[in-house]
This record gives sequence, C-alpha cells and structure tokens, in this order.
Amino acid sequence: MTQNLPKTHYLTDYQPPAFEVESLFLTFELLPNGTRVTNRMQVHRVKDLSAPLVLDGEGLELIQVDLDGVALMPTQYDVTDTQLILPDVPERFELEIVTEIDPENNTRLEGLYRTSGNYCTQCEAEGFRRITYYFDRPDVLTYFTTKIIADKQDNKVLLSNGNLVEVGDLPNDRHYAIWKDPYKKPCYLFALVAGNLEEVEDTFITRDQRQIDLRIYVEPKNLDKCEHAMESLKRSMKWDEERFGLVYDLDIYMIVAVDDFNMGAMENKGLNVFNSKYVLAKPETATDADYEGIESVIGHEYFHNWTGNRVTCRDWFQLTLKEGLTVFRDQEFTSDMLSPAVKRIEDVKRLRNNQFPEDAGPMSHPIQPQSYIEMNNFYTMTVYEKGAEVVRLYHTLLGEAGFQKGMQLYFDRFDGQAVTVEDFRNAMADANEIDLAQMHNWYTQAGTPTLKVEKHFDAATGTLTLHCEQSLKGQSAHAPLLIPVLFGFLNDDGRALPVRPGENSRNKVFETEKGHLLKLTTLSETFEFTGLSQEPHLSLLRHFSAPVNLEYAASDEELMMLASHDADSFVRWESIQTLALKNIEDNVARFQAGNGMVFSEHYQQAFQAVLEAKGLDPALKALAIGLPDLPYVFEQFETIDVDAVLQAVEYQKAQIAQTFSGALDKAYLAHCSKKAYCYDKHDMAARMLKNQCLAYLAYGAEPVVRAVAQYEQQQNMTDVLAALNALNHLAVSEREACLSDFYERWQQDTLVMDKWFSLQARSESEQALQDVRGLLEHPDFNYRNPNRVRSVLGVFGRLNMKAFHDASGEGYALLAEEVLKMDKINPQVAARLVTAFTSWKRFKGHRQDKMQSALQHIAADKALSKDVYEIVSKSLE
Ligand code: 0A1
Ligand code: ZN
Repeated sequence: MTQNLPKTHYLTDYQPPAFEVESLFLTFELLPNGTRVTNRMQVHRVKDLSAPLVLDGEGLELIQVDLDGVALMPTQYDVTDTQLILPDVPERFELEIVTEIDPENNTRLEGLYRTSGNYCTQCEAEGFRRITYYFDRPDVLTYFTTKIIADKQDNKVLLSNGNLVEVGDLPNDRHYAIWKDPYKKPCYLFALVAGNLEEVEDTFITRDQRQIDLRIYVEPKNLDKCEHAMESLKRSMKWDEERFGLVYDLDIYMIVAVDDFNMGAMENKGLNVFNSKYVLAKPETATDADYEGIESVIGHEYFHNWTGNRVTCRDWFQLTLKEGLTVFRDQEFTSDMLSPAVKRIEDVKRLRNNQFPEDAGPMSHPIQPQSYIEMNNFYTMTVYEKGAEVVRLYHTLLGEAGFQKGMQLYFDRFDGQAVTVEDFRNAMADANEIDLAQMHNWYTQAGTPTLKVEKHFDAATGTLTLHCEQSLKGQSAHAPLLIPVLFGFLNDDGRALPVRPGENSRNKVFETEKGHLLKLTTLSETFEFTGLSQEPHLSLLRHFSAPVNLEYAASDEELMMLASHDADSFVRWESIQTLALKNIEDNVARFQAGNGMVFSEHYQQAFQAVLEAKGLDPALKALAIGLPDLPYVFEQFETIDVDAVLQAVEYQKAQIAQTFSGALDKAYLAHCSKKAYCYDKHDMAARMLKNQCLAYLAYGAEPVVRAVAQYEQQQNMTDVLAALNALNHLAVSEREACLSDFYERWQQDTLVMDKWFSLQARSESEQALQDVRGLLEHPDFNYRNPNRVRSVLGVFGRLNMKAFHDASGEGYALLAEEVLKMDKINPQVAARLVTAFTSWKRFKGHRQDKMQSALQHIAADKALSKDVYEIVSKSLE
C-alpha cells in the first residue's frame, strides 16, 4: 500500500471558500517538456479574516510568486506536495504565480498533456491543480482569460474557452491567441487545445436568430469522419431549445477529438474535448452502436452547458446533480431521436449489467456519496445511471409539464451558481407545490432496493389487494423510499381491465400521462382495487418506473401472456427475459446436482411467438429473443458458480439455435438488405434483428456459412463486426482468416483496431487467455492509449467471463500484473481495470481465494496510487 494512508474526504466537512477570485488571467508558453504557466488572479477575502491562503497544486515546479507586484521570498510561503500556502495575505490582492509543467511526460492524462503531438487538457475533477496553483474546487467561480503562446509550425490552432479576442505573431516563428470567457466558471471547466488540427465548420441559428459557429477539430486524416458528429450537435441544440427551452449562450461551440482520453468526453465551456471514439464515424468504420453513442455523447456534453456549466456543483459530492440530470436529458434526447421503447430497454440493460453489480459490491455508494479518497473513482454507473433513474422518478411523479416547471425554477434560482442536490429537489417541489422531502432518501442510501409484491383476489367482492414491501439488502433500518410503480391489469386475453382504487388507496393511486401509477411511500403498504369481475393479471413496473428489483411470483403462463400482449414494451421484454432467466436458473441447479439440462417449453413458446409476431418492431424482437447478459445472470445468485452459469447459458444458446434454426434463418434473410448504410431507426432495427439471428446461428449446425458470407460482403461495420462476433467463439480457420483480413484492411485506423483487439480479448475460445497475452505484446498495443488498454484488459476482465475466471486462476494473475503496470502509467485507467476483482466474495470456493490473492498482491505494492488503493482496500475490508 502507499506509504502514508491517503486522506478521506467527507461531505459533512464542507466549508464555503474563504476567498473569492474576481478574475484570472492565464498565460501558457507551450513547450512539450517545459510549458510555463503564468497565473495572475485578483482575489479578495470573503470570510475568516485570519485564514491563510491555501492553493491546490500537484506535480508543479514553482518558479516564482508575486503578491501585488512584489516577488515573494521562499520564506514567505510554504510549498508541499499538494499545496501552496501563503500565511499572510491582505483583504484584497493580486497574486501572480509562475510554474512549469511537462505535458509530454504526462501519462496520467490529467491536467495539460500531449496526444498525437497536440496539447490538450483534462481538468475535471481535480486536474487543474496539475496546471497551476489554484482553488481547485467547483464552488470557486471566476472570469477566465487565456493567452496561449506557441511555435507556429507545430501549433497552427490555439484554442481555449469563450470567445477569441486577439491573435498575433511573435518573434522566432511563434504566435499567440487570447481567449476570453464571458461566463464565470469553476476551473474544472477550463480547457486548452493546441496543435496542427484541421476543422470542419458549420453554423446553427438559435431560436432567437443568433448564428453560432460550430467547429469540430480533428487530425487531418479524420476529416471525412465528422459529419455524423456535426449533425448530432445540431440536433442536440435544436432539441434542447424545443424540449427544455434552453438556448446556447456563446457565439462559438468547439469540439476537439483526441485519441488519448481517460473518459468519454468533457463539457469544458465552449470547448468540449472528446475521446475520438465519440466523434469519428463513417459507415465502413463505425457500427450502429457507435453512431448512437456519438449522438448521445455529443448531446450529453452539449446539454451540460446548462446542467453543469451555467448551474454547477457546490462540491464533488453533488456530482449527480449535473451527471444524473444530464444523463436523463441525453437519454430523453436519444429516445426522441430514435425509438423510446428500444432506448428504455437498452438503458435498463445497461443499469442492470453495470450499476446493479456495482451497488451489490464493496464499492457500493449512494448517488450522493458521503465520502471518497479519490474523486475520480466516483464517476460511476451509480452517480450517472442510477442518478438519471432518480431524476426520472421526478419526471414520472410530476409529468413532463411539472418537470419542466421545476427545471425553469431551478435555472431562475441558480443560474451562475454552484449548488446542491437539495437545491434541485426544492426547485422541483416548489414549482409544483408538492412535498418531495422523501426523495432525499434516494440520495443517501446505497444498494438496489427490492420491491416485493403479493396479490390477493377476493372473487366474492371483486376486490384485489396488492401488498408491497420495500427492502434494502443488509440494511434493516433503512428509510423508506418514494417508489412510483406504473402498472396495469389485464384479463386472460391480454386486454386491459379497469383500475378502480378502493377507499384506502385513492390518495396513493394516480392517473398519469404514462398510465396508472401507484405511489409507495412506506416500507410496507397495502393497496386495494375494487369492481373487478375476474382476477386480473398484473403488469408491474411498466416503463421500469423505478430502479428496483421487482419480486413478484408470476406464473409462466402469466409471463407468456404479458410477453405477447402487454401494452408496455418494457414489460413485454421483461416477461420473456424472466422466462429465460428462470430456465437458466433451473439448469444451473440441475448442473450442480449432476442432472441433465432442459429447454423450457414455455420459453420456447414465448420465443417463437415474439420472433413470428406480426407488426412488432424488429429491434424489440431482437432485444426480446436475446438472452439476459451474463453480469445480470450472475447477479441472480448469492454465490456465483461460474462453471454452472456458463454451461447453462451455453446450453440455452445451443438449444435456441437448434430448435429455431429455420425461423432464425428466415428472419435473418428477411432483414438482409443491399441498401447503403443509413443511420435510421428502421434500418438499425433490421440490422439488429438480422445480427441477433446470426449470433444464434453460429451456435447451430452450420455455424460459419452465413457469417463468412456476411463478412465478405463488407457492407458496413455493423454487419462486418456482427459477422466477426459470430465467428469469434469458434475454433475454425475462417475465424483466423477473417481476423487477419480485418487487420490488413484497418491497421492504420486506431478506432477500428480497438475493435480487432477487443474481439480477441472477449473470445470464448479455449486459447483466449494465451491470445490476450499475445495481444499485450502486439506492436500495435500501447499502454499510453486508454482506449487500447480498455479494448484488451477492460474487455477481458469485464466481458470475458470464461477466460478471466479460468479455473487455473491465470486470468486473475494476468490482470493483477497488468493493473500494477498500468498504475505507474495512468492510475485512473488502472483503477477502472481493478474493479473486475471487486465482487470476489460472491464467487465460489477456489475462485474466491484466487481473486482475493490477486487483490492482496496488488495491495502489497508500496507505491500504489490512491485511485487503485481506494478500490483495493475497500474490496479487501
Ligand atoms: N464530465 C464528463 C466526464 C468526465 C469526468 C471525469 C473526467 O476525468 C476524470 C473526464 C470526463 C461527462 O460527464 O461527460
Ligand atoms: Zn456528464
């Protein structure tokens, strides 16, 4: 472990800042190994007259400090590894600090770094302190002006936030640019980019008729891959005006795509920096999922301009204020652009596959964490995705109009400020004149709640009683959550039955724009419904109206009926998924007892009905016939028996392929098309169904025929990759041939090569472990490029359940060594990789021991970063 135990930060320790920064003038003299940063700020004290001035700073070489124009002697300040302290400063003063940094050797990719010969920055959460000494906290907002000086040859483009106010030439072939941001901002939103980038230009006319310049900057070789990103940006701007009434506020909006980036993208004011994965696309290189990802991330960063930048977070414990809300907004955007039904199911899958396991492990935290060691570890599925689900609860409770009223009040009250999740809740409550205090409990309690529903029908009186109980695993005394449950009643034919709340339930059951809504507010509650001539079937948690695990004992017959007839597409999908899950669980038990497996008749009937259903969106068909993903299957078990689960899932796929080969082949052929690629929901739906069928056919009798043919057609990357995926688990020469053809074609394209690496890293073939070792030695593997590292090691630990959990323990040993190696290069990326081990206690027997040993091996490193330290130490507790 690290020598000194890293410090834990607590929400309860929050203190408002003692100083205010009136303005900040930054000058950068860019050089790859010695960039000089001069930081001149006007500061005044706002409280605590005796407090020293404490500035954050890490990895900086301090050159000079001037206070009100006078150079300070080193005895007049203290410099530590993390701070610059001036014990004695006046009420109001100007401070100028000169530091030097080394962008070329900044492999952490926090602060100012170089990527493909260009300069770029990443300041969220606490990267600005690696650029200069400053108040690196989100509640210190100021006006930034940035002067960039650099050699002209290598840096044609000089960019920062706000508006360009001055450019000019300097001696020795240098030039400069001055950017001024008219909006106050915290330093995490600062950005600088310089280098020889090319731009794609367009414009957007706002609804108040202002013309905004839109620019996407990329490396010259990528100029032909920006069209989709630009169209996505324009759609985002229009959508935010139409749905939220929010208009862009600067005259220019710039996006820069870089290959080396720790996350997806960053919403710096007026100058977003993007992982190139979320910008670059053309049909030959990007899949439908890539296109959709680009549209959604472009939207996400753009929407941050209001939810994040104009109104920001008081401290990092409030991260979900901007992230949960902005994810909710980007989900709604994608939903409006494509299919709402498909998007909802995709989001639920994402939550269940990633956030539910996180919330069931040692890193479980509420959407508003109460403490952290390294803030970067809290950019999690919980803060983002569960946070978005919590925002969705407001939307479900208040309706679109009520929610928008709340948003309006939120901006009226807090524009230009750094605020808290309570401020958001109060705006929602006050605008709608309702009490939402109970929503607080969603912010402070970790874990996925279980909602247990039991029904009782009294035929004599025509009364239905629903008994609901909510619980949080391992938390006996948890505070009750406000859980909105959208629901409906159906007869045997799937037709809707009337919903008439009884006397005791009138104030708890509502009609909303999304349908009947039951509002659960206590730990245990009974709802009554009257006037029913027959016992209804229940359609519960329509639209997945709350992020809970629903426990309701529906019979197979009921699930089959819902899968075919329910009015809600989420419930239809969920019902067939439940049938699949029951079949898999049953087979796991059979395998453990040494018995043969069975293929559920009811599942087969539901599968066939959905595959052959007339008029059903092919995308919904594809999702319905797909099996639950492995992480979610694992979640169903208290103790995970990897061998049994893998066998049961394998069996299920083989049975599907065998039983339905004719129907799958027919559906495959019916959805093939020669049409040129188009990012269009109908075309995407057809490709999705076709490729789901192809994936199953690969488990059947003639696995390679269709896949090879599809690969050879080279129609678009969606189909090419689907063909490779189908071949990927087979020990056939066609797999190798297609993979090497793919390599030859795309060797020069970094993002496409990531797909080549990740295909092999997630292969279920017997030699996958050996292949992963080979990939790490491959000349195109690069530890300094996070996408490449994730495409091999991230994919291996997260998605290759077979090889990672290899009974020998070699998969664990391999990842542990790589985590240690990565930690020295890029701790943020290393910390993400190590999460593959966090659920070790859930695994059976020898695997548990071996995973624990791997964690202990990592923990024994004396120079561990606090990023990795936090996750490893919490996992071993
Ligand atoms: N705020 C960005 C995500 C982001 C977070 C942290 C980063 O570095 C540690 C980088 C980007 C977003 O939500 O898009
Ligand atoms: Zn975000």
